[in-house]
Amino acid sequence: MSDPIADAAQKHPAPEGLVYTYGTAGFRTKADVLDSVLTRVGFIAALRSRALKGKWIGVMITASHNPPQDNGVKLVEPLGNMLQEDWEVISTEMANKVSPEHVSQYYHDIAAKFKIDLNTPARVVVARDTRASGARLLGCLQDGLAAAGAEVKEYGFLTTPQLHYMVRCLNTEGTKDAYGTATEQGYYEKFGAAFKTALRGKKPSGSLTVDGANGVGGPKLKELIKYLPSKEEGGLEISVINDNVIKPESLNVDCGADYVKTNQRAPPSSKAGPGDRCASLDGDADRVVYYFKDEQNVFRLLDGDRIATLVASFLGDLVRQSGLADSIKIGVVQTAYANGAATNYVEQNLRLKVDCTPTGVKYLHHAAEKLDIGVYFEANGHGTVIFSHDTLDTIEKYEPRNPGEKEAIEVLQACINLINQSVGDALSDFLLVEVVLAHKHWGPQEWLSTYTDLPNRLLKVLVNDRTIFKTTDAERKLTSPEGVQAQIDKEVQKVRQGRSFARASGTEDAVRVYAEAATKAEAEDLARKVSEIVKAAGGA
Ligand code: G16
Repeated sequence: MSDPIADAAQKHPAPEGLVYTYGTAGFRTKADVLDSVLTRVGFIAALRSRALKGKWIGVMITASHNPPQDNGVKLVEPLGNMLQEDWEVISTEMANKVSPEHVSQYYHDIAAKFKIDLNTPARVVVARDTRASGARLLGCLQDGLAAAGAEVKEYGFLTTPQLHYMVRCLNTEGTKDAYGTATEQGYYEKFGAAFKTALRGKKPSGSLTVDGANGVGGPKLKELIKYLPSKEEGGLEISVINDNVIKPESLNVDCGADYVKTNQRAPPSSKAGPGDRCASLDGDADRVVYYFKDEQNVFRLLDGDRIATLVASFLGDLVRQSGLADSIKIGVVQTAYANGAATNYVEQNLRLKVDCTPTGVKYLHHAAEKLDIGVYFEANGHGTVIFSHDTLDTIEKYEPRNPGEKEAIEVLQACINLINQSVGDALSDFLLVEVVLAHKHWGPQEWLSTYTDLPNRLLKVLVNDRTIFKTTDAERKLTSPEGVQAQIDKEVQKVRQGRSFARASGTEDAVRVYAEAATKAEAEDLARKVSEIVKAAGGA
């Protein structure tokens, strides 16, 4: 008897001796060893959809900030959230089945274990970024989905957050939680209209230059611009640079959010003058960081911490001005990478609660879900704001007592529509930043002046086996290899306001080292010393 699952697995055999892991952002590695993984992800997506009675599941082919030769794939839950953790484990196991018979056996075992009726419809939404390997990998995925009998909606090229948006729209269509129209045009219309309403006649000052990392974000932003109010209509002048998707080998190279954040410098292609506001997206447009050159021509970074503090303070003002301060509490979620000065500012000046989670949007998202309004951003620019059901209900039902409250609540409602609540979205995030700056009549210098970052340094150490580096306390302390944390602590104590940690990357074969201290020299020195400790413990 024919077995389509085994046949598809046979068509895309798994390379011998490789171990795949569904990590921080799905499967991510060199593109040329991913064919078998994509086919198996097709099987899993179909099973997951059937387990949820035919809800739409998303599959995004991307490796986001990674270099052009990498690629990856991740699965998206019906409301646009990251894949549930037990299904990450199932995905990992499936990806590591080698023989076609074992793949098919595992597929049927999972169906039996979760009482999944294989005759239930399976619905899967698929998109990809602009990597050269994307077309081939899409073919491998299609073979998996076809073998599993899934109904497939293909969107071609999308940013990762657009795919999350489509999934949420499709699953909420016609319900009271309807999120929008599941088309690209629907996305642009929704966010474009919310931007206009949220500005409420306030005019953004100057213009904004956006670096598209030579990825999918560039062309999608150019589309979005068509739906935003023009400069003449009181809107924002946006120019897009680094939007060369015809040359996929230029993706994330000397440009993009990861380059800017890690190197703390503007892309070499930048022609921005002092005071010019700039932003960089990453390869799939789920991260954004801002920067500018000050009057002394010094590069100034406004990263995810800055976006979080700006947005939290603005939403706090709106909640107070609406008269809702007693019923709605705002909290901020960060990771260990948050600058110590940002954490202090949120706690001491904004007087808001801060939670710290391990790296990975799913952890921040879960923590933020416990808050009335949860503002979560990684320092690398990945994040969003989520509003609890009760909070949305309170805002919806509230009867403003005067025109001031009415205006504040209307702006708050527009911000809710402007924020992509399914996942961090660079396009929606930068529009939100622009709204806040316009309302505050701020340029980047005023934004920067809210607090002073502690000098910091981020380094990447290539290691033989990153899995030996295990952490605790939201990744702030190493528990393995033994003795390494004690050596790091010793170095930290030698510098003023020192803080440093080392953790294995979930997306690259490396250990990342972060250090901050009272001065630039001390931060650089601390980062170098900790990197040496890591190298000695497992360097490649
Ligand atoms: C992914 C994750 C982020 C994480 C980043 C770096 O981002 O979604 O949460 O901060 O990788 O992770 P790591 O330090 O573990 O390599 P992206 O934008 O690459 O999808």
